[in-house]
Amino acid sequence: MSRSEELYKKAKHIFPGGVSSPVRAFGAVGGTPPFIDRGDGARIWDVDQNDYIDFVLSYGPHILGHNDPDVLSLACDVARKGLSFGAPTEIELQLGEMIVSAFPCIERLRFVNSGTEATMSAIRLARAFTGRVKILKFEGAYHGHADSLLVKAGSGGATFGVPDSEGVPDAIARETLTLPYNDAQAVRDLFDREGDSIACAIVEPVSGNMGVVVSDDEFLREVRTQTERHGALLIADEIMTGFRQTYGGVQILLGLEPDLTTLGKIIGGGLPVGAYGGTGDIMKKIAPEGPVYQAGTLSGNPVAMASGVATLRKLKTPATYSILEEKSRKLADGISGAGRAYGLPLRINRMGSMMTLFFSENPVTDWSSARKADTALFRHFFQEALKEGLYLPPSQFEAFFLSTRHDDAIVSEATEKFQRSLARTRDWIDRGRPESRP
Ligand code: KE4
Repeated sequence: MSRSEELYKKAKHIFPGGVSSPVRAFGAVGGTPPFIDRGDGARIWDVDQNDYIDFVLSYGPHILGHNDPDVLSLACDVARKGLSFGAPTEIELQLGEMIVSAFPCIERLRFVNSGTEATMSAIRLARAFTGRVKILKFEGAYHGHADSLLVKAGSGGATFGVPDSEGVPDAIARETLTLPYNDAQAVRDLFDREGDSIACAIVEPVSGNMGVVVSDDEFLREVRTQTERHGALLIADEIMTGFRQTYGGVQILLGLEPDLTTLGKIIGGGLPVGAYGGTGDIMKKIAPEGPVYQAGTLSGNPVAMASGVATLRKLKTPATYSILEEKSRKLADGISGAGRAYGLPLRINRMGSMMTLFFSENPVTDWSSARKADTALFRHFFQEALKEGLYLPPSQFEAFFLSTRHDDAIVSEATEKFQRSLARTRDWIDRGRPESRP
């Protein structure tokens, strides 16, 4: 029995699924999740000292790779002065100022401890600012696990939501409307019908949580136009895309001007941080200035702020994003070439250094097309890739990421590993897709 298997056996006694977040349990791909011992640059090692090229990067934060010396150095310097005070600190102000200067649509912001807290707070703020209750989200998007957001579309033509998790009251779910992503006409129709009762629309400008699905221009423009026309706020959830594609939000590349933006992941450089921010007139509603309460013991804690400051400082280095783009394109091209060579139904959706390999005959442009992907084929491929030493997110419906430490040598090595994994996946298909044991 490997050390990971030993540890997982114990972990399942005390943690549901043996994990601290469901996707980590490898439920969609089978097998024992490796327990990770350490990371360095683009690689991680598990407790059995197997090494992997890491494309999960903690689900996005590690755009500089693991163990970045500058991030570690500043975080340790600040930690030595005290881990947390429950009081304002200069480093917190520094990170706040860096974010404000990177986002034209963020005049003021509030730090929290996770993306979930950021979106939950932004929705409460939008409801208070507009005096309305209903919110709009899009199928396949994930904005964290606040009750209002664990909601799926009601059946038939019903526009009200139904819970997407036990424990979410119907009364809360029915206030969440859900539409297909990338469907501009559906947005127009909904706002024509009930736009004046909608407090906000929350959208991932580039979706990463049904796998990567890039929004189309008309859709994003329509969400902005309709929210503006009907007095609803637009919340851009950039928890995954913030500082991923550019120094700031992907909203800048897409020409989107939201009222509120939520952030997380990269702005904490791997430590727990979230943030929500927007125009001054909206943010002044937040306590203690205004009547919208939101608080947090460890919000703005100095060590996480330091990790964020050091990360953003480094991301400002010129050419960072063009190098990330070039490496990501090179890897995507190598993988696509192998997919074609082996006659696999493989499509890559990519935005900068975040991408998803969909095993799908058809283009993936929304949740209904994403869910048609061959998840059994992904499952087998995932296990082949893991054996090759590629650490990918264990779900067809997740994004994977590159870091600035995924240099030419790593990309070449990874390309060969992807090619061998795809070749063995093709062989598995040719053998009649026998039951594969991870
Ligand atoms: P957290 O509460 O996990 O910090 O953030 C929630 C969240 C909000 N918005 C977007 C666009 C997100 O991608 C996330 C979190 N993403 C998932 C990965 N799909 C985190 C991984 C996990 O849940 O373990």
